[in-house]
Amino acid sequence: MTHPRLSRSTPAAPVGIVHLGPGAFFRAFNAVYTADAMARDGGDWGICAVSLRSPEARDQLTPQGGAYTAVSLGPDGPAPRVIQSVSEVLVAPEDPAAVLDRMTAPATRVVSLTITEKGYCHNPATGQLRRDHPDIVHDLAHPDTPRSAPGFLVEALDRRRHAGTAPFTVLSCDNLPSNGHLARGVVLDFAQARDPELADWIAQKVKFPATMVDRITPATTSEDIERLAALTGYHDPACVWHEPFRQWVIEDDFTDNARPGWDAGGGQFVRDVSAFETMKLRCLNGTHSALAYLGYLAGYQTISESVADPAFAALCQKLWRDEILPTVPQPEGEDLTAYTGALLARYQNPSIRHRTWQIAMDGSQKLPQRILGPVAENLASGRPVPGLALVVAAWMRYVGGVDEAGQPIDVRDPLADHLRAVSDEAADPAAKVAALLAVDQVFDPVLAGHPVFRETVTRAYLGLCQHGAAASVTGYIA
Ligand code: CS2
Repeated sequence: MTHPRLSRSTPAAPVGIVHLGPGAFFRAFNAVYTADAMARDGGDWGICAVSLRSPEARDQLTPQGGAYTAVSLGPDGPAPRVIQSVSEVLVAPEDPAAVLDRMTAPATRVVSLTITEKGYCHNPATGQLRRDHPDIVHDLAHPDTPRSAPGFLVEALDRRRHAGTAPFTVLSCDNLPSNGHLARGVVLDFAQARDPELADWIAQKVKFPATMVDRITPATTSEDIERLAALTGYHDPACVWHEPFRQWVIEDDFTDNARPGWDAGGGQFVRDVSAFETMKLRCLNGTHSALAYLGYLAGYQTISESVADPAFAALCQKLWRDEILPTVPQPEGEDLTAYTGALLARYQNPSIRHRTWQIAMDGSQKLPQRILGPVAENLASGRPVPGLALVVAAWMRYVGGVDEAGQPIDVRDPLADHLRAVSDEAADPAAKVAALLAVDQVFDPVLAGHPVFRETVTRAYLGLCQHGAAASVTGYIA
């Protein structure tokens, strides 16, 4: 049976936000909060969603006038809601000039980002812009036709500076610690390489508030699209399926205070986001990565399948108690024990099919803030790190590219080829660990040289090779 295509039912709001990265997370999160804000306050906060890579989002959204369905998967079954805050979708590689025009328009007051960790073109271990990154090299040579987020931001800011237009606020919404500071750092470094005066102007004028974002949103599958058609009677390839929970904590520091009332949807505007960020990155994303690598190796397809195994649920609880919470400050208004308890319940939601393989992607970009930060702090305080070291070892097994049954793993990571080669060239398991620890885009050399860390990771890696992930998890929780 064919279903009619979903279409917009209200006029598109004038654009006030350019958003880079129009994927599932943006549609389940930023665009929903903005729809809530405009429903309460009105306002010209329509979103121009920009893909820096593929035309997929445009091909899905534009025939629907930017409207799409966000389906919340709660205990009472799926609750679909049509979201209409996206006014326009652009594909940067097809027309970079149109993107720059939108970013330069005075009506654009916020440029927000969900470009994933690798979109910042930084060295994950140090947070510095990689000037040797191919997109950065390109964008420094061709400022008018950028490819990278830093390239677009700096060119658009430069045009605004020359036109005498106030700068937009740059709002990073990626899972990185101090994401505002990190975004500012790569933008300033890029601007410095172009023109020190421009860098000074940005340093003085442009705001980069930090945010903590949270809503579990798996990639949409073709089954999701069919299920939605059966549920609502229309075809919507742009739909997203997400958990009911959402939390957005935003540093309240915007140019001219120009921002939507995201508090309408429960967003929290605060003075300092850092404790919330650390809590979420380490408690949620840290155990997500633990479940992704160990769960994948143990044969679990999804997060809910893995935590249905009591040993994997206990793995999360022990990691939180012994190795993660001791490194997490108390954010105002949060009860950390309740927070981790609620996390486990969120992971157990059987309606959310969040693949371990999806979360395992881009581990080289994720490990430093999720796992290695807490490792370093524990070691500095003399606390052992057997669980976090097991996660690092599982990541090493995973990027080796062969699973426990001898089958290939489809490793997706900007460093995948390099990591695979490093692992393959080493003669034996201990040598593989040593060689991977020497990859300085992932491991800070001081941490990589720490004898307790080296020893614990090596032991965990040997255990994984000999006994497998399931037995290693059982051994850890015993
Ligand atoms: C996940 C996150 O894919 C991943 O790495 O850990 O996308 C996670 O689902 C979100 O941060 C939840 O807010």
